[in-house]
Amino acid sequence: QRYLVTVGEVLAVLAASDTGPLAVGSDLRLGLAGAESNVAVGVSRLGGSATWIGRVSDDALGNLILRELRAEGVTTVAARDRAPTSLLLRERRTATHSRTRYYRTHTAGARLSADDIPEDLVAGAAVLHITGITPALGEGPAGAVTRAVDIAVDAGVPVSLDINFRSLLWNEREARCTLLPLLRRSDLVFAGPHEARLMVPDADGPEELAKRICELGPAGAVIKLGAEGAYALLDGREHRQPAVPVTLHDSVGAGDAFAAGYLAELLAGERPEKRLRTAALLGAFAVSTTGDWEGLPRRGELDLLDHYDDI
Ligand code: CKP
Ligand code: MG
Repeated sequence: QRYLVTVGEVLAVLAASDTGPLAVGSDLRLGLAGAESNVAVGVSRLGGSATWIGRVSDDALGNLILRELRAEGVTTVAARDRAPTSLLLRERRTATHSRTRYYRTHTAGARLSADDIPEDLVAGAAVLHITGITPALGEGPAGAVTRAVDIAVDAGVPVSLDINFRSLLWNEREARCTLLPLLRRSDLVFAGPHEARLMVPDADGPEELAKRICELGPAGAVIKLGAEGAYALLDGREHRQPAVPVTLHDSVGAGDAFAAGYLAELLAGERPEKRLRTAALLGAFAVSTTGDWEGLPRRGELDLLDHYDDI
């Protein structure tokens, strides 16, 4: 069976329900987040097979993470760890401005290492999806990602890389140093314009950014342009994908949704046009619903939509 495999960390999210500074008695909504697991869930909901590799705490949140991923049909390969689950605190400082803080050092996910990557599982995948978040978590997680890429490249498994730069985890120079070698060995790269410029600093505009990324090795580069859609250069061919017009509700998770849509169609053997269209549809679902992945559609829901205007 053709499956996607990904490596990462799932965090517990504590999101303030109300605006203003946190106070004793504030409501915090419990959720789960993590770019790689968001993609795995998105692919699974579209009928694809997805396997997530990570380290999961033996605490109550770790149990919740495994239960939720499994309920979404994602295969989990997770060593249990005595260290706690990482947290992401989202404070809604004002109606339009939220403040994020990570608590993800000395946690289970940060203790991921190259030894956690099962060779057969990666070598047997149809695609390996990685993001720039996991390598930013420390040497162990960076080693795990590199190991996964080593196995994939040796086995001829295509590697998909979402740059996903997080300034809370590292600076631009560190990100470039660590991610460039991974990018050179990837087949497909997803990036926003700023993220793309981190990799090819003297390039500008989606066309040039994609072209310069492909010159480094990847056969495909997809530059995500938010409400402007996406520009993709795939095997030397240009594609322009308009965004699906929706009312923006919460943009977190849009990039992962986009990647999930694209990769699910890749797994299904669909052509680039269909991959990009589904990617845009999933991005639209993500921005017009609350939560990082909860609003992602199932395959049946997509098939009902003949027209973009339907959502
Ligand atoms: O680039 P995206 O907005 O799609 O990524 C969102 C995810 O993993 C979110 O779920 C969050 O937990 C994170 O990125 C992160 O670690 O920042
Ligand atoms: Mg992103």
